[in-house]
Amino acid sequence: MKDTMSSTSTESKKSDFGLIGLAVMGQNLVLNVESRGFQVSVFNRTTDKTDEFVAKNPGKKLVGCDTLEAFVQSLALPRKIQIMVKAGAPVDQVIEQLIPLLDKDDIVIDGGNSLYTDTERRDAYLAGKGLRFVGAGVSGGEEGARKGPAIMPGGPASTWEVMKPIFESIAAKVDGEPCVIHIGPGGAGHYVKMIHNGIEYGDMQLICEAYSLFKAAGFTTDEMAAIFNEWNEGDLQSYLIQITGKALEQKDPETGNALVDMILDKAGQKGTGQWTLINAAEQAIVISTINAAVEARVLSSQKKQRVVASKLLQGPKPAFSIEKKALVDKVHDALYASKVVSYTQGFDLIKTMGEKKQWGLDLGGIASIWRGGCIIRARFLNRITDAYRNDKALTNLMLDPFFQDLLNSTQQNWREVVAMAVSNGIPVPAFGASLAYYDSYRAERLPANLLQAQRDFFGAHTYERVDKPEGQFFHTAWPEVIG
Ligand code: NBP
Repeated sequence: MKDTMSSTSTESKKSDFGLIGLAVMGQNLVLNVESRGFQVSVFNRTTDKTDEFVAKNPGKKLVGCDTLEAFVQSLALPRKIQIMVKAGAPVDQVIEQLIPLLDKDDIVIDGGNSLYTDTERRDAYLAGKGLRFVGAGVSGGEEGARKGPAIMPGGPASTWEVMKPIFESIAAKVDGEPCVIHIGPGGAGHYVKMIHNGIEYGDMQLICEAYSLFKAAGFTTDEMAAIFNEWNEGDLQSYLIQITGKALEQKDPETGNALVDMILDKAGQKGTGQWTLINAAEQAIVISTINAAVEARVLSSQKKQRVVASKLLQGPKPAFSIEKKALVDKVHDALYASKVVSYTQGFDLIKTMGEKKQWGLDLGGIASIWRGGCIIRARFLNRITDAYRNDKALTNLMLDPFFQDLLNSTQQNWREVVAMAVSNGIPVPAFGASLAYYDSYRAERLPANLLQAQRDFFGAHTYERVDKPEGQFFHTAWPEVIG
């Protein structure tokens, strides 16, 4: 065992917390935990990294361990061990190595981006061995891990009281409140982190669509940077708007051009957006804004095909007959309203799964911990917190009085922006999908009557009638169609 403290002090004192996996997230989390007064033991599969990390941080309350046995022995009971290794099989491998070394009621925390169903499996497996498992979503990337992330821990309620002092001290703070609550049992924490990531996809794509419209309308990159910087002072204030302004300001040292103009328009993804889509499809919940955002990344990645198609398939020549200031105001409203729809859908999915799994989720609390530390932190999350605190049974966020007023006052600009984009051939899949959701949700009558007629026609699926009680089903002997 190596440490940066005197050997007598660490021999006599067991560590408060242990962390396995000293890559970027692990290292920063350890430094965060240590900085709040806790002694932390660390272990990494490749021992050199442990040695380097401990050596790089002299004088800190760190205990570097070369073996998992020494690591486990260095921890106070009940042990609190956070795994920060690559999601997937490595987490299972570490758990298998740990199990024979642990004592009853020790707590194993997986702080990586694990799929919530894996977390549910691990939770049941460890419970069967008398151990406690916490699947904790940690958001905010490297900087969040070091300075204060948003933390979404699941797992048995008994783990919360044990983990609370550490989690609350390392989490980001907003208005003095730590950005962590116990989300719920089992996989609830990783589930909510997954939806957070899906919402992040939506937020990013909506911002990109605003940028795309400004670019087509002839704004310079500096003008666009100024718009996003200004928006960050108002009701759209958020980390993603803030970094967008800064990203647009950045110059390329090689060419002197705006750096964004030199970046290839081909987006990557790691999969949490797709996981969200699969879950939404399974639950029959509409998350069309997030869906559009994931698909926009997929289409962006088909750069070669798009270059070929751009020479073959025609569109209009963009022509904007609107004052720049007026366009900025309209796009602001389209972005704000679309964002409301995106969060409405995300929370609808969380609510549906929470009820199905009986997780007892506090939707207002979830919105409130996303106000700091994480990538989607934003001023308007206060409004979502208020909405769910005012009405715990709120069926749809758009029906909250604040959001009703907001959507009613922005919908005209929103549709003008979508219409302008369509008539200029500028793809705005997330603005458009959000508006279609809004218009569908508020439609008293949809064309599903004709759809039911079609279903009954070819498959005798039956239909209900507008003039008969709900639940009575009818079938028509439709005419035969030949050919
Ligand atoms: P990585 O996801 O890059 O994982 C690297 C770590 O995993 C190293 O410590 C490596 O040990 C260890 N590891 C691997 Br790979 N296979 C292992 C195995 N079979 N047994 C033991 N250790 C193994 O690290 P990261 O980027 O710090 O992310 C950690 C987790 O946090 C991931 O789940 C990630 O998705 C999540 N996350 C990351 C971010 C971010 O911004 N990076 C943000 C939020 C969440 P080695 O040194 O011996 O190879």
